[in-house]
Amino acid sequence: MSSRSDEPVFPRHFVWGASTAAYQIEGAWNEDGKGPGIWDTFCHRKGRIFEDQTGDVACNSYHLWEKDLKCILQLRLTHYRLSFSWSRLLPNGTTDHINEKGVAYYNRVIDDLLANHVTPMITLYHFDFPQSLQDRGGWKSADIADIFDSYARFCFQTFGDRVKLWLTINEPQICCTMGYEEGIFAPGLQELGTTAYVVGHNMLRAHAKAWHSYNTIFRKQQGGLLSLALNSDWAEPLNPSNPDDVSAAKRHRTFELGWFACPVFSTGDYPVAMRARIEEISKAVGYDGAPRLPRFSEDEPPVLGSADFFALNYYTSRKVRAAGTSHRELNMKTDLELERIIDPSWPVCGVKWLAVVPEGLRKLLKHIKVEYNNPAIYITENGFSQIGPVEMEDIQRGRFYWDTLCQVSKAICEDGVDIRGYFAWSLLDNFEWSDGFSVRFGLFHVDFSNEEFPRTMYHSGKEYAAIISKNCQHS
Ligand code: PNW
Repeated sequence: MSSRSDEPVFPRHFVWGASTAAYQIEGAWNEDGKGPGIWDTFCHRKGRIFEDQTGDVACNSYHLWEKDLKCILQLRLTHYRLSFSWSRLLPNGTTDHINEKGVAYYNRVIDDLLANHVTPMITLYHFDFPQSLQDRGGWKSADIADIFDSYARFCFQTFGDRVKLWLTINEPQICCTMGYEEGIFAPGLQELGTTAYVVGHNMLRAHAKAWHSYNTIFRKQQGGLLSLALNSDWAEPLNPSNPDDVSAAKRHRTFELGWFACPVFSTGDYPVAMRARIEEISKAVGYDGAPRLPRFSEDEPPVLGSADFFALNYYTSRKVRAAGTSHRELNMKTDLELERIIDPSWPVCGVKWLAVVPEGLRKLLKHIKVEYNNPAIYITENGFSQIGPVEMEDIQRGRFYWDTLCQVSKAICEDGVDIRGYFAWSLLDNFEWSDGFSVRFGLFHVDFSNEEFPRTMYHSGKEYAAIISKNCQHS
């Protein structure tokens, strides 16, 4: 395979997808036996979300699945990534009680996709944790790993005859930091210094247990693949000739991607530099409690090797500068001691954290190839938002998909990265967490003011469809 000039080229079986998540699109938050989740609770409290909006109805996809399917077919996607609402399937979070209507809904979605030659990729947990488990300590409590494992087994057992691509947990790094340290995401906790590491640890234990269950009980018969979706920005030093900036950028990579990727794909433990750094800062602050970064037990299924591919969510890049703190507080910011800067040459459009840097994706992909032993990679999320008045002719977002996919193609053809597929975030405009409906990531516009919730393809959706039709070689 060779690339001619600037034309992107993709391998024959390259996967073309789009992604969504249950809480962001389904609505029907308390219908047909669904149990409450932490995002229901969080959004129902005042002052948490843009204009106190909620995902109670969202895109109403629970009732309007046919409309979503039409969008998927219009784009000619080969794959669709969606998540299960854990508490729609298991209202209390445990397999003691199964909600058959929830099972029926996802069966229908999966069957309709397959009938239309679209392959589903399922995320078991995308931020919407069952409230009744949260009330018992949630991810902070060690026994959550077994509870998650039984939920996962239930899903493999129920849907695994048809679902061959699984993701256990979406973006553990975002969950831990935004949900437990910064409190911007549900459950909205601000427990500084240790909780995020404990939560991340239990997520890794839960993931590894589920992978081993799949591997020993289901793989032979079902033949699917399983991983977890890791988010990472691309980080480089602000001043590459300043060694402090160089190590700050390394630290950023270690704490964001390395935190979860190193145990699973590299050593079976957290990065050495992460452990050392946390110990150093703990000492400097005068902390003498239990180690803040937990240790993996030899009596549990190993995390090393507990993934069949590398699932990457990429949105943006940062320049990183070393920034000293006074070492008085015990929190992740102190552990990191850095400042994240958006290069003035990078366009920032839509949501304010998202600087558009397609070449950062190529660099990150190459980094993953080198650092994590050349894994097969699926880009499970990537996208670009709009805010303010709706722009159906979103030329800039259309160009974004071309630019990004050119970088992906170069990563494949020139850097030899083993990239198997690309999923745009998102199929539809949807409930963008703390930003509510003010931030739109869809390839399709959704008119939330019309009770039919009509979906209309943006110009960017047409551009993505054009890239797919030009490059997709599936029969
Ligand atoms: C991801 N940040 O989350 C999620 O997987 C999606 O559900 C979400 O809609 C998408 O990215 C777009 O935001 C993120 O603040 C949420 O840096 C926040 C951030 C990054 C990713």
